[in-house]
Amino acid sequence: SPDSNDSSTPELEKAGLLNKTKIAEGGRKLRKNWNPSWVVLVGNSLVFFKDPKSQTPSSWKPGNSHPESSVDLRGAVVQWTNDLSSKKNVFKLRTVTGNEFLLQSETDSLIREWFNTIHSVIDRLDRE
Ligand code: I3S
Repeated sequence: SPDSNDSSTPELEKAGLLNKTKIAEGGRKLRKNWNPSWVVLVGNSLVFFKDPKSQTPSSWKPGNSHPESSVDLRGAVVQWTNDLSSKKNVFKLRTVTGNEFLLQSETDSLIREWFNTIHSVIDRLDRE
């Protein structure tokens, strides 16, 4: 359709299930609470939804599922970390507002793809 690449309807770049915990809010450290999260990268934002597997089939419809939270990637930083968790395959995402998240997957290739994709979005925004 003519509108499919309209700049007002950003393309969905990636979606999938990752383990997530928020570790800081506005620079203030938070108690870790790991949970599976359905993560969607769309435009300049990373959007977090509840794990669709923990929902009833009827409650998992893109139209009626509201995000738990979303992160503006402009000015954000991603960094692999071995120090902030005993889990493997963990990277930290820090936003300009001082919110910090850890994202993790048991699958090496999957978490690497997420890191690389988010990193390239951040780089693209840095160059704008
Ligand atoms: O950095 P921490 O305190 O070792 O993180 C662990 C805690 O969040 C723990 O919860 P409790 O404080 O309720 O026990 C979690 O169960 C662990 O998963 C956290 O450590 P890892 O290494 O998994 O990020």
